[in-house]
Amino acid sequence: MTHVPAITVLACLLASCSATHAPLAASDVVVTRPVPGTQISAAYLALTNTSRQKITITKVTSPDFESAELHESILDDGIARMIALEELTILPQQTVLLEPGGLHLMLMRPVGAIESVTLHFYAGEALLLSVDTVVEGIR
Ligand SMILES: [Cu+2]
Repeated sequence: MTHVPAITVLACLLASCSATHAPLAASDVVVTRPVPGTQISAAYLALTNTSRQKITITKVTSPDFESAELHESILDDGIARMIALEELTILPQQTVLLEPGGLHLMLMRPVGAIESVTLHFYAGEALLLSVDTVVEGIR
């Protein structure tokens, strides 16, 4: 499947507003419109591990979608397809890009109109990072 062109959005990093130093930082957050005829959006962003220890993201949720999955687009015998990842490990000081054609977040079945989207990144039950994104032009 193809992803529709991304809509640039404003991202506010809730975690970085707190007094404690967030180990995980997000930037360049983009959430696409749902693919026409589907209830599927994709989220792209850069995730940076600012700590000295590796971080493993095991779960991503959004109150604005019934389901969120970490995906990777791969070429399988010349055929593009996506696989769901159980987890995503980011090494200390490493930035991982979630971008079209590579790693991405697949957001499925929006709950109501998605004008703003919140993403929660977890390691086990520990909330690592929350990202608020305003999606313009979606009614
Ligand atoms: Cu996908």
